[in-house]
Amino acid sequence: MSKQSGFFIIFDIPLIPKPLSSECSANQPTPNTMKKITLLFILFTSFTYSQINLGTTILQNTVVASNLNVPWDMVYGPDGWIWFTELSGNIKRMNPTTYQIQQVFAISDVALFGFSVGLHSIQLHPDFNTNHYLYVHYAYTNTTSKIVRYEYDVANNTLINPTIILNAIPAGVSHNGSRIVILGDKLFICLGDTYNNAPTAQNTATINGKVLRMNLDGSIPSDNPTPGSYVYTMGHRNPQGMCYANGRIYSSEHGTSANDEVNIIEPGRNYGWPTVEGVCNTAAEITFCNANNVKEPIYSWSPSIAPAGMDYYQNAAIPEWDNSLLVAVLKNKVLIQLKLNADGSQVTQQNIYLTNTYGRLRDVLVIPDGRVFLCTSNRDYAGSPIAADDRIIELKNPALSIGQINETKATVYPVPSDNVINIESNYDIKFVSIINMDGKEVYAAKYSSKVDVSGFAAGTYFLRLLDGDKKLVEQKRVLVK
Ligand SMILES: [Ca+2]
Ligand SMILES: [Ca+2]
Ligand SMILES: [Ca+2]
Repeated sequence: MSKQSGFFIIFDIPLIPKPLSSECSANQPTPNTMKKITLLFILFTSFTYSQINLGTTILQNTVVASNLNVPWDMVYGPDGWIWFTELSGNIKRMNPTTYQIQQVFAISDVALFGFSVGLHSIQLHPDFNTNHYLYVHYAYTNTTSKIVRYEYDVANNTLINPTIILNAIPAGVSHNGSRIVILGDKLFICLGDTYNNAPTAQNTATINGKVLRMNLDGSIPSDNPTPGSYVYTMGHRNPQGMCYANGRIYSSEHGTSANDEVNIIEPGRNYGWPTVEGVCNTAAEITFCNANNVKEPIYSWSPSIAPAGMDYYQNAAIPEWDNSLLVAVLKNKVLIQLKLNADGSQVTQQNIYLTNTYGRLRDVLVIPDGRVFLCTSNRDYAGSPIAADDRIIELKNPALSIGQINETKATVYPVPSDNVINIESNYDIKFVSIINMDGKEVYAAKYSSKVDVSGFAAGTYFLRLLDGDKKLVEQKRVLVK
């Protein structure tokens, strides 16, 4: 654990002029045009920055990568590496044990413009180890972006065979959204309103200000909410985070000077922008919300903080964070935990960490052994980088060695489950037990890869996989509908 002693000074240095001062807000008042440097605090103190005290668990923070250039999106690959993009077009991967970083590829036609527009999201195909497909989203002109599928050439550690999945997506100087979630054979991407074109979010004929759903080859699924349309949800301003858990897609979104949001993405719903900001609480909003199937956020921040990448934590390694969304925050330079209720439909508590410790945070990633990785975004248009930026930071519970941390030992699907829960595991599981939310065992049997839950009441349960001594191998949260 390292300490930094002496002066610790936090400057607020307004940039001039910075039209997107709330990350992306034209509507925000701009006191920043006053050309002055505000000295907020001078603390003559000893400042410990390398740990997070959660009460019982004390997390150790370690910078595991430096000198990056706006790492934008991190994903954990089926190959056991952390893959990430950098704004300028680099695709890299980091070994989470040795922290070795490999430059895998540099996309040559990335357009860099506006407020840090360039290469954004990345996602690996669920069968990556077999087909080696990965998907990226990036701007390739000052007005267009595209989703491209590459194939990982294992022997040469590079990418080959680019295939355009969705071309000529209108792009703006900001508000290009961009996170990708793949569920089964469907790809979801969130797109912003391209900054200067808020009405597009309510125009069903465009794909901006939307979450899109497509087949993995880029075709439109036959069961989308509107036949022949990619549009899955509408009314989004600038969604910059998206993850899947509890049978739900969660998304974070930048508001204007207020009303940043966390949403649950449901097919066919309208998320309100630009008529509705945050919840439906003005007369005009209530009228619009009632008429347009508007889904309100499950959480919002005012004034705005600029929430970006988001991931879901469910692991015994950091018990205090179990069943929480973790949110990387740009403008307020913090990591936020949003504790969820049992079925993941509501936020019950917010906790804020790492204030002004590493600067702007663009993405957060949870890996199966329970460690958490953050990446900074201090070399983007609004950042104030130190020499080592940009960085990737590892958060882990040092009380557990990596080998002891709860690895994912089984896959359970579908979520939610209807009649049957399928279990896949290479571990020697002998018994299965299911506990309800009251802690009562409602099912106990010898292991089978299929568990009949057709007689269960809808709700959340804990599925416990046990070895021959009835010791817990893994516990999974499952939903029965
Ligand atoms: Ca990510
Ligand atoms: Ca909204
Ligand atoms: Ca409102």
